[in-house]
Amino acid sequence: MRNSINPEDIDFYNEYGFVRIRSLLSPEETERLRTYQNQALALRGNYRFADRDILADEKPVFERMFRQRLNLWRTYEPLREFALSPGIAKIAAELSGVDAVRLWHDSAFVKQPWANGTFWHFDAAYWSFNSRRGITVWVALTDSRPDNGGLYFMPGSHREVDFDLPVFAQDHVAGLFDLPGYEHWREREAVSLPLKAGDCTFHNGLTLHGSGINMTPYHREGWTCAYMPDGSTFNGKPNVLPEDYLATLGIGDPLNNDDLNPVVYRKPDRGSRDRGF
Ligand SMILES: O=C(O)CCC(=O)C(=O)O
Repeated sequence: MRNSINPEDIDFYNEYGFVRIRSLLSPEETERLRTYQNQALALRGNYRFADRDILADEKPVFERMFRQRLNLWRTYEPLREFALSPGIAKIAAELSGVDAVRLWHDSAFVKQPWANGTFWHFDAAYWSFNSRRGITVWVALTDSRPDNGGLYFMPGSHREVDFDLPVFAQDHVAGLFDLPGYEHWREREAVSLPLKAGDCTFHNGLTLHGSGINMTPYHREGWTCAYMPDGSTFNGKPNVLPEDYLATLGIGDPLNNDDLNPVVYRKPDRGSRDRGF
Protein backbone atom coordinates (compact mmCIF):
# COMPACT_ATOMS: atom_id res chain seq x y z
CA MET A 1 0.00 0.00 0.00
CA ARG A 2 1.40 3.36 -1.00
CA ASN A 3 1.88 5.85 1.79
CA SER A 4 3.74 8.68 0.09
CA ILE A 5 3.10 11.30 -2.57
CA ASN A 6 5.16 14.00 -4.30
CA PRO A 7 5.06 17.74 -3.63
CA GLU A 8 3.60 18.14 -7.16
CA ASP A 9 0.62 16.01 -6.11
CA ILE A 10 -0.07 18.40 -3.23
CA ASP A 11 0.24 21.43 -5.55
CA PHE A 12 -2.12 19.83 -8.06
CA TYR A 13 -4.64 18.99 -5.31
CA ASN A 14 -4.56 22.53 -3.92
CA GLU A 15 -5.03 24.02 -7.37
CA TYR A 16 -7.75 21.76 -8.74
CA GLY A 17 -9.35 20.13 -5.65
CA PHE A 18 -8.56 16.55 -6.73
CA VAL A 19 -5.57 14.45 -7.74
CA ARG A 20 -5.04 11.00 -9.23
CA ILE A 21 -2.58 8.68 -7.47
CA ARG A 22 -1.54 5.60 -9.41
CA SER A 23 -1.17 2.17 -7.76
CA LEU A 24 -2.29 3.11 -4.27
CA LEU A 25 -2.94 -0.60 -3.82
CA SER A 26 -1.04 -3.54 -5.28
CA PRO A 27 -3.04 -6.00 -7.44
CA GLU A 28 -3.22 -8.41 -4.47
CA GLU A 29 -4.44 -5.68 -2.10
CA THR A 30 -6.99 -4.49 -4.65
CA GLU A 31 -8.41 -7.98 -5.08
CA ARG A 32 -8.47 -8.51 -1.30
CA LEU A 33 -10.33 -5.25 -0.70
CA ARG A 34 -12.75 -6.08 -3.51
CA THR A 35 -13.46 -9.51 -1.99
CA TYR A 36 -13.90 -8.05 1.52
CA GLN A 37 -16.18 -5.31 0.23
CA ASN A 38 -18.40 -7.77 -1.61
CA GLN A 39 -18.60 -9.97 1.50
CA ALA A 40 -19.47 -6.92 3.62
CA LEU A 41 -22.13 -5.84 1.11
CA ALA A 42 -23.75 -9.28 1.16
CA LEU A 43 -23.96 -9.11 4.97
CA ARG A 44 -25.26 -5.53 5.03
CA GLY A 45 -28.08 -6.19 2.56
CA ASN A 46 -30.43 -3.29 2.17
CA TYR A 47 -29.23 -1.16 5.11
CA ARG A 48 -27.32 1.94 4.02
CA PHE A 49 -25.70 2.73 7.38
CA ALA A 50 -24.01 0.70 10.09
CA ASP A 51 -25.57 2.64 12.95
CA ARG A 52 -28.91 3.86 11.60
CA ASP A 53 -31.86 1.82 10.34
CA ILE A 54 -32.19 3.52 6.98
CA LEU A 55 -33.10 1.23 4.10
CA ALA A 56 -31.82 1.70 0.57
CA ASP A 57 -35.44 1.59 -0.70
CA GLU A 58 -35.96 4.96 0.96
CA LYS A 59 -33.53 6.45 -1.58
CA PRO A 60 -34.55 4.81 -4.88
CA VAL A 61 -32.89 7.60 -6.86
CA PHE A 62 -29.55 6.76 -5.23
CA GLU A 63 -30.00 3.01 -5.74
CA ARG A 64 -30.27 3.57 -9.50
CA MET A 65 -26.98 5.51 -9.49
CA PHE A 66 -24.96 3.12 -7.34
CA ARG A 67 -25.12 0.69 -4.48
CA GLN A 68 -23.76 2.73 -1.60
CA ARG A 69 -23.33 1.24 1.86
CA LEU A 70 -21.56 3.25 4.54
CA ASN A 71 -19.33 2.38 7.47
CA LEU A 72 -18.84 -1.20 6.35
CA TRP A 73 -15.65 -1.26 8.47
CA ARG A 74 -17.94 -1.19 11.53
CA THR A 75 -19.87 -4.30 10.51
CA TYR A 76 -17.18 -6.32 8.71
CA GLU A 77 -13.90 -6.52 10.59
CA PRO A 78 -11.55 -7.45 7.66
CA LEU A 79 -12.23 -4.07 6.05
CA ARG A 80 -10.45 -2.32 8.94
CA GLU A 81 -7.12 -3.11 7.25
CA PHE A 82 -8.07 -0.50 4.63
CA ALA A 83 -10.42 1.90 6.45
CA LEU A 84 -7.97 2.30 9.34
CA SER A 85 -4.86 2.26 7.13
CA PRO A 86 -2.41 4.87 8.45
CA GLY A 87 -0.71 4.96 5.04
CA ILE A 88 -3.79 6.06 3.09
CA ALA A 89 -4.71 8.45 5.91
CA LYS A 90 -1.19 9.94 5.83
CA ILE A 91 -1.65 10.83 2.15
CA ALA A 92 -5.07 12.33 2.98
CA ALA A 93 -3.54 14.43 5.78
CA GLU A 94 -0.64 15.61 3.61
CA LEU A 95 -2.94 16.65 0.76
CA SER A 96 -5.27 18.44 3.19
CA GLY A 97 -2.41 20.14 4.99
CA VAL A 98 -3.47 18.93 8.45
CA ASP A 99 -1.50 17.22 11.21
CA ALA A 100 -4.08 14.57 12.09
CA VAL A 101 -7.17 13.04 10.50
CA ARG A 102 -10.03 10.99 11.87
CA LEU A 103 -11.91 8.44 9.80
CA TRP A 104 -15.31 9.92 8.96
CA HIS A 105 -16.73 6.90 7.13
CA ASP A 106 -15.86 4.37 4.52
CA SER A 107 -18.32 3.59 1.74
CA ALA A 108 -18.84 1.10 -1.06
CA PHE A 109 -19.79 2.69 -4.39
CA VAL A 110 -20.74 -0.08 -6.77
CA LYS A 111 -22.26 1.08 -10.02
CA GLN A 112 -24.41 -1.67 -11.39
CA PRO A 113 -24.53 -2.48 -15.12
CA TRP A 114 -26.52 0.28 -16.88
CA ALA A 115 -26.69 2.41 -13.70
CA ASN A 116 -27.60 6.08 -13.98
CA GLY A 117 -25.02 8.85 -13.75
CA THR A 118 -24.25 10.18 -10.27
CA PHE A 119 -25.69 13.68 -9.82
CA TRP A 120 -23.28 16.59 -9.36
CA HIS A 121 -22.71 17.17 -5.66
CA PHE A 122 -20.01 17.77 -3.07
CA ASP A 123 -19.41 15.42 -0.16
CA ALA A 124 -19.10 18.00 2.62
CA ALA A 125 -22.79 18.83 2.09
CA TYR A 126 -23.63 15.55 3.81
CA TRP A 127 -21.04 15.49 6.59
CA SER A 128 -21.64 16.45 10.23
CA PHE A 129 -18.73 18.92 10.26
CA ASN A 130 -17.90 21.99 8.17
CA SER A 131 -14.25 22.03 7.17
CA ARG A 132 -12.56 23.19 4.00
CA ARG A 133 -10.01 20.42 4.61
CA GLY A 134 -12.25 17.32 4.62
CA ILE A 135 -11.14 14.83 1.97
CA THR A 136 -12.33 11.63 0.27
CA VAL A 137 -10.25 8.89 -1.33
CA TRP A 138 -11.99 6.94 -4.15
CA VAL A 139 -10.21 3.68 -4.92
CA ALA A 140 -10.96 1.78 -8.13
CA LEU A 141 -11.51 -1.92 -7.44
CA THR A 142 -12.21 -2.50 -11.13
CA ASP A 143 -11.06 -0.25 -13.96
CA SER A 144 -13.07 2.99 -13.97
CA ARG A 145 -13.58 4.87 -17.23
CA PRO A 146 -16.01 7.36 -18.77
CA ASP A 147 -18.01 4.54 -20.42
CA ASN A 148 -18.58 2.52 -17.24
CA GLY A 149 -19.43 5.29 -14.79
CA GLY A 150 -16.06 6.84 -13.99
CA LEU A 151 -15.89 10.03 -11.92
CA TYR A 152 -15.82 13.61 -13.26
CA PHE A 153 -14.58 16.65 -11.31
CA MET A 154 -15.01 20.42 -11.69
CA PRO A 155 -11.47 21.85 -11.43
CA GLY A 156 -11.11 24.56 -8.80
CA SER A 157 -14.68 24.24 -7.48
CA HIS A 158 -13.38 23.53 -3.93
CA ARG A 159 -12.18 27.15 -3.76
CA GLU A 160 -15.62 28.57 -4.59
CA VAL A 161 -18.18 26.23 -3.05
CA ASP A 162 -19.27 27.32 0.41
CA PHE A 163 -21.24 25.87 3.27
CA ASP A 164 -23.95 28.50 3.12
CA LEU A 165 -25.01 27.53 -0.42
CA PRO A 166 -28.02 25.23 -0.93
CA VAL A 167 -26.68 21.78 -1.59
CA PHE A 168 -29.27 19.19 -2.59
CA ALA A 169 -30.81 18.91 -6.03
CA GLN A 170 -31.86 15.46 -7.16
CA ASP A 171 -34.19 15.86 -10.09
CA HIS A 172 -31.56 15.42 -12.82
CA VAL A 173 -27.81 14.92 -13.15
CA ALA A 174 -27.00 18.65 -13.36
CA GLY A 175 -29.79 19.79 -11.02
CA LEU A 176 -27.19 21.40 -8.74
CA PHE A 177 -26.38 23.91 -11.48
CA ASP A 178 -29.98 25.16 -11.33
CA LEU A 179 -29.45 26.35 -7.75
CA PRO A 180 -28.41 29.90 -6.86
CA GLY A 181 -24.62 30.14 -6.60
CA TYR A 182 -23.89 27.26 -8.98
CA GLU A 183 -25.24 28.51 -12.32
CA HIS A 184 -21.80 29.31 -13.75
CA TRP A 185 -20.64 25.69 -13.40
CA ARG A 186 -23.06 24.80 -16.19
CA GLU A 187 -20.66 26.58 -18.60
CA ARG A 188 -17.50 24.86 -17.35
CA GLU A 189 -15.77 21.72 -18.61
CA ALA A 190 -15.44 18.82 -16.21
CA VAL A 191 -12.42 16.52 -16.08
CA SER A 192 -12.68 12.73 -16.11
CA LEU A 193 -9.85 10.70 -14.64
CA PRO A 194 -9.74 7.09 -15.85
CA LEU A 195 -8.36 4.70 -13.25
CA LYS A 196 -6.91 1.22 -13.42
CA ALA A 197 -7.91 -1.10 -10.59
CA GLY A 198 -5.74 -0.13 -7.59
CA ASP A 199 -5.42 3.53 -8.66
CA CYS A 200 -7.31 6.20 -6.76
CA THR A 201 -8.31 9.83 -6.68
CA PHE A 202 -8.42 12.06 -3.63
CA HIS A 203 -10.91 14.92 -3.74
CA ASN A 204 -11.66 17.80 -1.41
CA GLY A 205 -15.04 17.64 0.37
CA LEU A 206 -16.03 20.86 -1.43
CA THR A 207 -15.04 19.73 -4.93
CA LEU A 208 -18.00 19.33 -7.27
CA HIS A 209 -18.08 15.87 -8.78
CA GLY A 210 -20.36 13.30 -10.32
CA SER A 211 -20.03 10.21 -12.47
CA GLY A 212 -21.24 8.98 -15.83
CA ILE A 213 -23.76 6.32 -16.80
CA ASN A 214 -22.48 2.77 -16.70
CA MET A 215 -22.97 1.82 -20.34
CA THR A 216 -21.52 -1.67 -19.87
CA PRO A 217 -22.99 -4.95 -18.65
CA TYR A 218 -20.32 -5.10 -15.89
CA HIS A 219 -20.11 -3.68 -12.38
CA ARG A 220 -17.86 -0.67 -11.77
CA GLU A 221 -16.67 -1.13 -8.19
CA GLY A 222 -15.28 1.64 -6.02
CA TRP A 223 -14.34 1.90 -2.35
CA THR A 224 -14.09 5.25 -0.64
CA CYS A 225 -13.03 6.65 2.68
CA ALA A 226 -13.75 10.14 3.96
CA TYR A 227 -11.41 11.79 6.47
CA MET A 228 -12.16 14.60 8.91
CA PRO A 229 -9.44 16.90 10.24
CA ASP A 230 -8.92 16.24 13.95
CA GLY A 231 -10.49 19.08 15.95
CA SER A 232 -13.60 19.40 13.73
CA THR A 233 -16.90 20.22 15.43
CA PHE A 234 -20.54 19.16 15.04
CA ASN A 235 -22.65 21.19 12.58
CA GLY A 236 -26.03 19.65 13.41
CA LYS A 237 -26.27 17.19 10.47
CA PRO A 238 -26.81 13.54 11.48
CA ASN A 239 -25.13 11.89 8.43
CA VAL A 240 -23.66 8.56 9.63
CA LEU A 241 -23.78 9.22 13.39
CA PRO A 242 -25.86 6.88 15.60
CA GLU A 243 -28.98 8.29 17.30
CA ASP A 244 -27.70 7.75 20.84
CA TYR A 245 -24.49 9.66 20.13
CA LEU A 246 -26.39 12.41 18.31
CA ALA A 247 -28.52 12.87 21.41
CA THR A 248 -25.39 13.85 23.37
CA LEU A 249 -24.12 16.36 20.79
CA GLY A 250 -24.76 20.07 20.50
CA ILE A 251 -23.70 22.28 17.60
CA GLY A 252 -20.06 23.25 18.09
CA ASP A 253 -19.16 20.18 20.16
CA PRO A 254 -15.92 18.41 19.17
CA LEU A 255 -16.39 15.25 17.08
CA ASN A 256 -13.82 13.21 18.96
CA ASN A 257 -15.45 9.83 19.55
CA ASP A 258 -12.55 7.42 19.17
CA ASP A 259 -14.77 4.39 18.48
CA LEU A 260 -16.81 5.97 15.70
CA ASN A 261 -14.19 8.37 14.33
CA PRO A 262 -10.75 7.11 15.33
CA VAL A 263 -7.62 9.12 14.60
CA VAL A 264 -6.11 7.16 11.72
CA TYR A 265 -3.06 9.30 11.16
CA ARG A 266 -1.19 11.81 13.27
CA LYS A 267 2.02 13.44 12.05
CA PRO A 268 4.89 12.36 14.29
CA ASP A 269 5.86 14.99 16.81
CA ARG A 270 9.32 16.12 15.68
CA GLY A 271 10.20 17.17 19.21
CA SER A 272 9.64 13.72 20.65
CA ARG A 273 11.54 12.10 17.74
CA ASP A 274 14.50 14.40 18.38
CA ARG A 275 14.41 13.50 22.06
CA GLY A 276 14.69 9.83 21.09
CA PHE A 277 11.17 8.72 22.13
O1 LIG B 1 -18.90 6.35 -7.37
C1 LIG B 1 -19.70 7.22 -7.70
O2 LIG B 1 -20.39 7.15 -8.69
C2 LIG B 1 -19.86 8.43 -6.85
C3 LIG B 1 -18.79 8.57 -5.85
C4 LIG B 1 -18.91 9.80 -5.04
O3 LIG B 1 -19.77 10.60 -5.22
C5 LIG B 1 -17.94 10.04 -3.99
O4 LIG B 1 -16.99 9.28 -3.85
O5 LIG B 1 -18.11 11.02 -3.27
